[in-house]
Amino acid sequence: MKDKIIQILKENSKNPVSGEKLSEYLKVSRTAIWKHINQLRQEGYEIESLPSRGYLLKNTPDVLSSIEIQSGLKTHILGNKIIHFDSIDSTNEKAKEYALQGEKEGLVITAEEQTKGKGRKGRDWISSKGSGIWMSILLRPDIAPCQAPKFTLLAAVAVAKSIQEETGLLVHIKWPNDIILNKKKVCGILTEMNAELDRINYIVVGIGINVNQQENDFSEEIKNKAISLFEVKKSKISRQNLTRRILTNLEKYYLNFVKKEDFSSILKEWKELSCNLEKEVKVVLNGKEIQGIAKDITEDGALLIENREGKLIEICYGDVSVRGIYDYI
Ligand code: BTX
Repeated sequence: MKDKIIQILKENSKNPVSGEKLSEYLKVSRTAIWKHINQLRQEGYEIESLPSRGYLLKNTPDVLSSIEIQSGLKTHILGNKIIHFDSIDSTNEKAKEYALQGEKEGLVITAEEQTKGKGRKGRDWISSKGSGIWMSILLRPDIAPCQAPKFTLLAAVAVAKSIQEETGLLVHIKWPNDIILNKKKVCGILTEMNAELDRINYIVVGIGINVNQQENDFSEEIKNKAISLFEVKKSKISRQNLTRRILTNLEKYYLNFVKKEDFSSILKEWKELSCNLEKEVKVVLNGKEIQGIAKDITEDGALLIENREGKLIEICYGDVSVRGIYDYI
C-alpha cells in the first residue's frame, strides 16, 4: 500500500493528490491513507499537506526499498523482484528461505539494518541502520557446483568496479572476498550455495558495503579494520545509485560468465584490481601458517602462493584467511 501511494505521488510530482482521490483509487478509507502517509513521513519521505489540495511529495529518503531501487533500474534479471526490510537478522538467510520456496533467480533482498549479519565461518558482519548496503541476490546458474567459487570473484569485480564508477574512489580486492579502501575493509562478500552432486540449486551472493558511516560509528572491535566510502570521499553517497549500479554490473558479468562461459576476462579484471598479487602474504591453513608470495589466481579462483622454498601451493577458496605481513592487507 505504501509503495502504491509513493508511486502515485511520484507520478504527480507537480500536482498535489487529495486524500479522497487516493482513497478512491486504492479502495481504502481516508483514515488509512492518512496513517500510511504518516508512516512514510517517519521513514523519511517529505510529504507536504496542502490544505484543501492534497499531498505533494517533496523529497525521498535514501532507502533501499523496491520502489526506489527499481525506478531507473535497467537490468533484465537482477532486481526484477526486490524485498526490502527495515530490520532483519540476515539478508542471506532470508534469500535462502525464499530460494527454498522456489523464488526465481534475480530476487534481491535489501535491509536498512541486519541484527545478525554473517561473515564467513560464523563470523559477524556489523550492519548498522541506514548507513550501508546490506543485500543478497539469488542466482540459479545452470553450471557445475565446482564452478561456484568463481561467483565470489565475479561479484568482487562487479562491486569494486561499481564503487569506482560511482564514487571515483580507488578500491582493491583482497583474496577472496574483501574490497579494500585505504588498506581497510569497505566491503565483504559472502557467497552461499545449495547444490546436488552435478547441479546447483541456488547461489546467494551477499554483499555488505560500508557507505555512509562516520569514523566513530564503527564499534571498538572493528574500527581498526573497517572503513566507509563516506570517510574517504568526505561527502554522502547515494546508496540507491550504488545499489542500482552494482545490480547492473553484476548482471553484465554474470550473463557473460553463464551464457558465454567467459571467465577469463573477469579473471583478468580481478587480477588488475588485486592488492595481494606479487605481495608477501601469510596464510593460516588448518592452524598452520604458510608465508610466501601471492603469485596468481587459478581459473578456479584458487590462490597460488610461492613459499620460501620456491614451491607453489594452491589455496582453495574458503580454507584460509590472508593477512599481509606488514599491515592489514
Ligand atoms: P569475513 O568473514 O571475511 O569478515 C568478517 C570480519 O570482518 C568480522 O570478523 C570482523 O572482523 C570484520 N567486520 C565485521 N563487520 C564489518 C564491517 N561492517 N566492515 C568491515 N569489517 C567488518 C565477509 O566475511 C563477508 C560479509 C558479508 C556481509 C553481507 S551483508 C549482506 C549479506 N547478509 C549477511 O548476513 N551477510 C552478507
